[in-house]
Amino acid sequence: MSSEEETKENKIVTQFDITKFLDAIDFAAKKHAFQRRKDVERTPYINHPIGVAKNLADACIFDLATIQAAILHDTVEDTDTTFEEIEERFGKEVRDIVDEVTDDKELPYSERKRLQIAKAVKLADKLNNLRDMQRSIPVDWTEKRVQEYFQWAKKVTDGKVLMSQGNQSEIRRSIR
Ligand SMILES: [Mn+2]
Repeated sequence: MSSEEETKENKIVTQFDITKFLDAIDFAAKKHAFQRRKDVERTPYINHPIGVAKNLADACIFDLATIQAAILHDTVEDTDTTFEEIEERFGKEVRDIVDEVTDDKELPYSERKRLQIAKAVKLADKLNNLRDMQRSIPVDWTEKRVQEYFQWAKKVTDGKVLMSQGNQSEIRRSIR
């Protein structure tokens, strides 16, 4: 998708998109059906992947494969789902994103912990770049790129996702 298309306010949502989106929710809901979160209320597990997908939408990320992957992101790690199953039903792009965020349980605990810390550092890096750019625009950026950046940043800060205190404590928790 071109950056011009990405900054358009109105997007066309097709029957195909809604069907694919609901198919991911249906699949994940069935896979996580008997799981609960570890909170006091023992919240149904599916609330978590739906919440993750909502965080993306709040940050103006509406790409179908990304939203599907968010909905499906814990199915391989926490249920009997295989990557092959994800690919067959949702395609390679969704499979690859789920793969990227799935802990490899074959690896020793210390190695998994190290990879999780690396991801947290990467996320902190992106947040810091974003804040730096809000302070001062890189010298080699074209006028067009600056405009696009500000449109995008406004959407993100309106959504209060990347900038919120909650997000910072989220990173701190995942580093621990
Ligand atoms: Mn998760």
